[in-house]
Amino acid sequence: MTQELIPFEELPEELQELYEDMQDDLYEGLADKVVEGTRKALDMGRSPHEILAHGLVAGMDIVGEDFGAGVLFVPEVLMAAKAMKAAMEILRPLLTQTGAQRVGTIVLGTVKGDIHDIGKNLVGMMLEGAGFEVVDVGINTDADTFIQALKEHDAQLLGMSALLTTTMPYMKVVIDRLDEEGLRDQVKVLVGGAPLSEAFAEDIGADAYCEDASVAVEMAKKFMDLYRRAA
Ligand code: B1M
Repeated sequence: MTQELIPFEELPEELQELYEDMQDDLYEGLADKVVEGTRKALDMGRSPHEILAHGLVAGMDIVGEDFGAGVLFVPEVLMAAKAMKAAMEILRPLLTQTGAQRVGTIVLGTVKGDIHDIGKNLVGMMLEGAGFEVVDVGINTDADTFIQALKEHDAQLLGMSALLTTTMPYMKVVIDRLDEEGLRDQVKVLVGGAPLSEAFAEDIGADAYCEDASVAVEMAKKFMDLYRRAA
């Protein structure tokens, strides 16, 4: 996602068709087909970032719209999520490969009450690819777990994900705990997830709002740069 993404409409017709098929297959929860499409696009020399954006994330956006509109229900969305995860596993080695030295450590998790993890996992892969050690504390993560992992791994960065309007306020609970533990000055807090905004991030006292995985990488690098300069 750090590379320039060719807009969908500018892609050759054959590729547009392939990505549209992948979106349909994702919608139908056909994991094998989505994996097949992913491999085919890779064989055609397409980048993992393009495949993610035009095949997988675009497909999941349609699922999200129809889920919100009551056309799809949880079991169907779960099938779509499984298909997306299967394809992400094909892309994982490509996204996480890095020749770079370890640049820093980030503790990453989805906050308490929330089990959405596709976006978080994608962010984790991209950060690994950029040379970060990623301590993934999983889903439904409480403040104690975040704090413990930060201490244990001596991490400079904390990344939190929330996909529900009901769980995003928990990010503030974690930030308050960082304060209480005397850790707030030592840890930069990055937050992301579809319902968040720049204003929300500012309100809760986070250091950065990350609209997507590439912004998360950009911000994480920026903060490590600042640490280095201050050292
Ligand atoms: Co859920 N769900 N869901 N769901 N689900 C949403 C979020 C929803 C918007 C759907 C809708 O109504 N249109 C809606 C939330 C409404 C709201 O709060 N306003 C919703 C709901 C209501 C629910 C349930 C309550 C449904 C129910 O049970 N009645 C339930 C809640 C469960 C819970 O968490 N307690 C629920 C359950 C589920 C499934 C389990 C079925 C499944 C999750 C499977 C899984 O993750 N393993 C699911 C899914 C798949 C979705 C949608 C369709 C897709 C989410 C996704 O994976 N997107 C979603 C609709 C949508 O978001 N449009 C929806 C793809 C992913 C790549 O994008 O996660 O946004 P995203 O991540 C991006 C950025 O946001 C950012 O970078 C990522 C990559 O670019 N980012 C970060 C994310 N985290 C970051 C952290 C960072 C930085 C950047 O840290 C540094």
